[in-house]
Amino acid sequence: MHRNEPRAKRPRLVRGAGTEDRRATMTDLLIDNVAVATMASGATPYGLIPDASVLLRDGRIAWIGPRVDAPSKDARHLDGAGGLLTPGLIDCHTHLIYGGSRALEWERRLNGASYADIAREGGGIMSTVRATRTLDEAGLVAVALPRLDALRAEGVTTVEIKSGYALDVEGELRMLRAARTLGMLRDVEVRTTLLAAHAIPPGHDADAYIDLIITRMLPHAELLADAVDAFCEGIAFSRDQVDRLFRAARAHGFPVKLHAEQLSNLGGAALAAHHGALSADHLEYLDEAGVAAMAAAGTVAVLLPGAYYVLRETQLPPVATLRAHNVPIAIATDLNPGSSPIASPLLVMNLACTLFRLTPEEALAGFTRVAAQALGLSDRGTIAPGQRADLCLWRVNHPAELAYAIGQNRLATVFRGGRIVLERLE
Ligand code: DI6
Ligand code: FE
Repeated sequence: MHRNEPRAKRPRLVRGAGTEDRRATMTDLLIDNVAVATMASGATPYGLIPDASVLLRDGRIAWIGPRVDAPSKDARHLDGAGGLLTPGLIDCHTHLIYGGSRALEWERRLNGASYADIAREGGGIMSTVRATRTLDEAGLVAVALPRLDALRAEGVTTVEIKSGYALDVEGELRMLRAARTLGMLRDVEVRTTLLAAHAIPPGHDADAYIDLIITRMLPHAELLADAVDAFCEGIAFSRDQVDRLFRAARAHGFPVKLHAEQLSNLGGAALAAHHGALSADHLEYLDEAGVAAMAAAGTVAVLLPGAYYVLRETQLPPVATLRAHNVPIAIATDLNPGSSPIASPLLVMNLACTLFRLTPEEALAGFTRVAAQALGLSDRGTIAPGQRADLCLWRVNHPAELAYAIGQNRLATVFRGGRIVLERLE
């Protein structure tokens, strides 16, 4: 930003692909010799521009088009070496702050115990709650940083992080503060979500706990959380309890989202849609009425193939019905110690294709354009003039390569707000 210059006097860029602008300056950066998957909605597959140039200015995309039409020759150049440029990845659903491990519980589940059985016995989420409560804010940050770095190493530039493993007033706020701190320690944007209604803390009545969230957490979370979430399930909170929480959350101005229809169909997605939720997440047991309600409300479906895989779920989310109703589909890692100990967006894209039969294009859109929508962010997720210059440069020729190969991270360079924030050697 030219701080002393009023905005109106600054040279204006004419926006739109292929439009010429020869006023680029030395502070601009022109990336060329790349294919660009713009992920623009409704465009050609992936919004692909084969031999393209992208001009970055003031942290935003200033121009994009075929290389032959590239603007200014004055700008600094970055040779993309024939690679692929995509929007920075957006992981719109994670629980990456937690203490302890659930490896032994996983082993028990492999021997036949169910996720719900273990939860009812006081294990599951509650065992992570016990481990998480022992950590102060610095301890929470320390355990979460390697997980955040693992996401960043695969191109994540925006990540949502939920609370939900403390289940008391101080602890939930501490988790949110730790999430904000993570965003200050690393070149990544952190969006925080209050998920105090993740499980019923032992010794509490569910309704009384919802009251506690409403009266003691929501007011303090206003500056710490960007959204409010809940788990609507037989082993967690009922529709009525979530409804009460969401009314209060919306009165505080929070957008809402919901873990819905993961293990059974309680009509949570329709309730979320009724509250204008940004997203309903999981959705394996979603029925057509729920899909229709989401379509009418513009609520994004966030599918979490990592949890489906780890829990060895067999009920598939209704992908065809979601498509038929034009419900936008995002995907996310759901990174958490119980149902999805997976810090790899690339693997999750692969699982989305292999297990849910998403196309590789839907998988990439689910981690870019639609993930941005699920977080209520309109300034990222596609490569278009005016969008934030959050970008990934990959050493691949075609975007299908990203979801296709397992354990082969071809990321070369990550840009955030137009600056290089990560470079990986071959
Ligand atoms: N559903 C999930 O899959 C995660 N939370 C939720 O509501 C799992 C959280 C955990 O098991 O720790
Ligand atoms: Fe989750």
